[in-house]
Amino acid sequence: MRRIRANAIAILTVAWILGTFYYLWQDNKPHTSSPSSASQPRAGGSRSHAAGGRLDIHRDDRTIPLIVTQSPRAEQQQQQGRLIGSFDEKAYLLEKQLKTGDDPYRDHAFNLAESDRLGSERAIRDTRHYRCASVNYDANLPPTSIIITFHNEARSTLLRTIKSVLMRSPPSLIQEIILIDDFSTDPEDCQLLSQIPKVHCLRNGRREGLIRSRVRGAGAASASILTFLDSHCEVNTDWLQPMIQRVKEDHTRVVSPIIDVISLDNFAYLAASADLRGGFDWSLHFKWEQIPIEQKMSRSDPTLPIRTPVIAGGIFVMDKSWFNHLGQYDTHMDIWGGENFELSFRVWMCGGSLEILPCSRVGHVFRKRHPYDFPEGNALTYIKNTRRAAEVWMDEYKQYYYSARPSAQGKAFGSIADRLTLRRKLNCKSFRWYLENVYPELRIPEQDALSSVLRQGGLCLESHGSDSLSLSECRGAGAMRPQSQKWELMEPLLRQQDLCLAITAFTAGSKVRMEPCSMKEPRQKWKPKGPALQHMVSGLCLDSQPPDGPLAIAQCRPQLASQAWEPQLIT
Ligand code: UD2
Ligand code: MN
Repeated sequence: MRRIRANAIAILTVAWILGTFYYLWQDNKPHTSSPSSASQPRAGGSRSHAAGGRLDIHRDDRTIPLIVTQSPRAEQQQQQGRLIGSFDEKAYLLEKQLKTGDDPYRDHAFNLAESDRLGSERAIRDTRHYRCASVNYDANLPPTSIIITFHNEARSTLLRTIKSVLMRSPPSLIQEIILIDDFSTDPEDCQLLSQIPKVHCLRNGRREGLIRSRVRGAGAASASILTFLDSHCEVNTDWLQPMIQRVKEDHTRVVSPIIDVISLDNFAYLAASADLRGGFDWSLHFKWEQIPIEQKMSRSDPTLPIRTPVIAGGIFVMDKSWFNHLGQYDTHMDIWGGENFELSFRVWMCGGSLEILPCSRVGHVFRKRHPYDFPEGNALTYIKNTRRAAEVWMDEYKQYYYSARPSAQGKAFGSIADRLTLRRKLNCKSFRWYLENVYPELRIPEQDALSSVLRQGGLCLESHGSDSLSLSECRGAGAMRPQSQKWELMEPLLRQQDLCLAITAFTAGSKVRMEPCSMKEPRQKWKPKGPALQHMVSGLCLDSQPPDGPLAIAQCRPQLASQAWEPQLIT
């Protein structure tokens, strides 16, 4: 018995050693992986990596650094000196390091201990599609001014942002890095950094928010191309050339990179999917969404730009005179939020375009909460800013914004007269044009069916107070139709004024009832499934004759008459 165990251990040990050798050999041998596998998002952070070495992979006759390389120490120190001049980065970082016992997430909503541990620079994986390395860019691209606004950013993330720009951009393309310190508690966070060559620091005399801060930074920029970055980014290999190239070719293009994810917990650098673009819902909530299937199918070249209806907002490149011509930003927006919609609608509707460039990658620490205060409150500020965007740019479609965000009604948003004048002066197209040409995938609630009756045979779905519903005789016509039989299908909600149809539990046979509408309530989410109405989370369908009594959810069988709901518009 003991011999068998000893043998098994020996075999496992040999297999382990062989496996390790195979793994190392694999990593260095020429790769022949297919383009499609290389374009998949790769989970996992950058691999740590022995000092000095350069780990390259060879595909065809090209050489692509798999990991951004670290040069041998002497050369590294020399390069460091050139990059940061007389700036004493050790002292800068040490002064603000996390004290033992302090909560590392408290001040920045990310793990400060981990960020501090990484120091001012590190190797990250080149997350681009391998074909990006063989794309050629003009030799004489124009330089850009990098604009970074921040409020109480951690020193280690801020410095890493700056150093990644200096390390991973051709020096000739970086005219300057303009930091706008948005009234952070310690003015030295910014001031000390201006000892780094090319870095300038502007400090706001009061808290302005990121929108007015960026406008200030853009005003100070001396290059003809502006590049905006958040203060907790790390730019990746050759991030800048693809963006400047596109803007140089056509100054009305506003371009952004694929935004990779830097984990807020362990700071692993993770590749984001290359198949995403920016989208939103009617409440003006930004979301990443899959590019439409037809576009995806017709993309033969993964290095080509992706048209996007909106940009996330923080990281983009734009021609400076185009930025000024289009009215910069709406400077009556405060602190954070909504400016990305306003800019995106404006760019598209006033003659420009927005794209994501897959050969440009920039990592960003996405957080789950704001680490800073909003003087007017977070919700009110977001409403004010998005209301301004909706009022100026969304024409008659703003009604859907208000339906999706009822709390916005009646909230103050200041005067928009100047922005409306700008829109007229620029002769911009309508929001309808934008929906038809740029974002046809956005469902328009009216088209889904506005006020309608839900008929089944000769009967209509009717509510009686909050707890009971029935199939009753259809009464009245047009405006005479009783409210209790009028339904608004605003996916995913089935509403009657402020009440929505909800299931009481997620199992077959559960009754339905009316309750105050909430977009976040999973029990209220419905979608059409053929003639049936399917509850999105349980997957069950509204049935007028389920086995256990009237009106409940049951296994979907759209061919059943008791599950067929015929919406009939009330005109
Ligand atoms: C995203 C954008 C962000 C902005 C925002 C909507 C990315 C990667 N980020 O939110 O740039 O468009 O959506 O408004 O697309 N800041 C100030 N003053 C303030 C508040 C913030 O300077 O009063 C700075 C902050 O330090 C950071 C930048 O503005 O550098 C963006 O703020 P964030 O990182 O909290 O926003 P984020 O990434 O959640
Ligand atoms: Mn950010």
